[in-house]
Amino acid sequence: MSETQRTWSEAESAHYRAAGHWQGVTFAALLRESAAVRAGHVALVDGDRRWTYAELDAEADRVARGLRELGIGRGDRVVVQLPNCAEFVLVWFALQRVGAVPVHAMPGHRRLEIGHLVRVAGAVACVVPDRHARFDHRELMREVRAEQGPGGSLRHVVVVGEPGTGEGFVPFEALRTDTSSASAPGSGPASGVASGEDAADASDVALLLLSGGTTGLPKLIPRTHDDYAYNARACAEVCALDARTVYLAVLPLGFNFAFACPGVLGTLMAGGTVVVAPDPSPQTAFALVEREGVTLTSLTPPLVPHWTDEAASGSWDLGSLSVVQVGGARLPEDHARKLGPALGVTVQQVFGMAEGLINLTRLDDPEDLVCATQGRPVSPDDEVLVVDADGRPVPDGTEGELLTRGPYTLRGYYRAEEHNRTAFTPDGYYRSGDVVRRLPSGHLVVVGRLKDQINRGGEKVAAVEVEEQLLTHPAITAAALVGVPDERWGERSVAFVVCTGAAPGVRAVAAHLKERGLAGYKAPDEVVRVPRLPLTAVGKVDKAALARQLPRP
Ligand code: J2J
Repeated sequence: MSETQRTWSEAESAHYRAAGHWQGVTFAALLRESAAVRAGHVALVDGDRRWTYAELDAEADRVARGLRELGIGRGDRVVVQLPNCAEFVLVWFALQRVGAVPVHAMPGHRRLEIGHLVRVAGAVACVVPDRHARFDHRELMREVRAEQGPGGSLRHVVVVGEPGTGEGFVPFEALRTDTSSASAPGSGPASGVASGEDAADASDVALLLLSGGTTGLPKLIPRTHDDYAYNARACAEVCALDARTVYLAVLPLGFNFAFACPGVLGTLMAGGTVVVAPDPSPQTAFALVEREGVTLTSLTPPLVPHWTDEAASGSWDLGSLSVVQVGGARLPEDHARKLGPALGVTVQQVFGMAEGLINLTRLDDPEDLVCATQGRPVSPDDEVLVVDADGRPVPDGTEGELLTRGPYTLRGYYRAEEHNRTAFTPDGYYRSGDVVRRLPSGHLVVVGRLKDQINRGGEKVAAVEVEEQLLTHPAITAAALVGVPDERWGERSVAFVVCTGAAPGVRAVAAHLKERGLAGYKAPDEVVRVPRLPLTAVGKVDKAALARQLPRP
């Protein structure tokens, strides 16, 4: 990554180090240290497979050796698109061992998104499952490769499961097999230690996360070892994690929430156990809670009523579960109030963002704060401003846009200099686009959004991205995607379209967007034909006026 990446000033960096936030340790070294301290303790569970810390560490070395043999090394970007399975964690730490940079894709992403990620990141490899949710990811990768052409950066496709045929396709199993070179001089475990821990510096970018996006296609968020480890550690401290913690990963592992807030990384850094759930249904999750003694998990709001209902059936012993985090979208207060008693747990609201800032309600907050606010920042050095339309701070209790900077909030998106000029203030605050109210206690209440994004139960959809694709439909001449309140999802998306000839129905539109290569979750829930799109005084599409045209729920 030779180009300039906006980052913290020398003075800020010095302060974050002196405060102990940034500890100068890479993720490769963190795993090595944990393995030395608690070798025999179970670190990772996926179905019947389990790895102790020593085994996870050794496995990361083995896979790292396989990656090195493919020529993957320091600074190389690798798109990881895996569903919830142990291989996500194994390959993630192996990439850290060689100093490569995982790019977290979502399982639902398709040709447009993956192609974009590979191009922007200049990725040398992708890691995918063979099939997932009745979709063949090898086929997707063949298309992405074909689009890349011979001059593209992509050299390898690592497949978890059946590799199938394709140039450069490598089975994940082959990476973890000790080949002849394993016994060659200088390539035993000892060399893994040396090259592993020297492979990156703690101030290097350790991973690239995806932004929810407000512009055409998702932006990439660089997170360093120092800042991301602090993110996970600060959350783990607020959640009082320790070696007895058993974290159930229900949400996609690629999602910042499940991975590091405190999630997988926070749990492993505290010496606990991570259990991977293959799907987010309460039946799957509760069976794992019983079997593994799960203590902590995290959910998005649409899952909450299902979990509450299933718990009420009385058929599960959820005695081990002590904290359930909910975040990613606004949790209705009523759902928050029911969840705790139904599961016999402490509820924690989480208002976070892949860009950085994480707000948590505290485990000992009074019920009213837990149920009616989205928490307060985890770090004493998180700086939060709530500002009016002119950028002037407003008093507590007044609504305004949340701006933030701090020890784990990005200062610039990756390779997006033009966007960076407007996404940040001149003094480095990230403009979140969220409208909040701050209480005197520092707790934030999320009341709305300035950004043109739809938050469908935690899944973010950038309106512009979908509108651009809608316009490729032969019958659609103008389109606006609008979020409207929805009982189940919090918000659903409605596409208002101007058409020549017959308007396509919602299914036809979904099929068209799928054909274009857009992730399925971005397809509109509803399509409404309008004669024209109303405009505001300054000539922008008046989305509020469009939303008012719909019948009230
Ligand atoms: C309202 N809106 C919320 C909440 C996020 C933890 C938790 C969530 C995310 C996440 C995350 C919200 N109430 N409780 O990365 O580590 C909306 C805001 C925010 C955007 C960020 C984590 N929690 N949001 O959701 O990067 O609009 O991260 O700016 O996907 O989700 O989205 P994302």
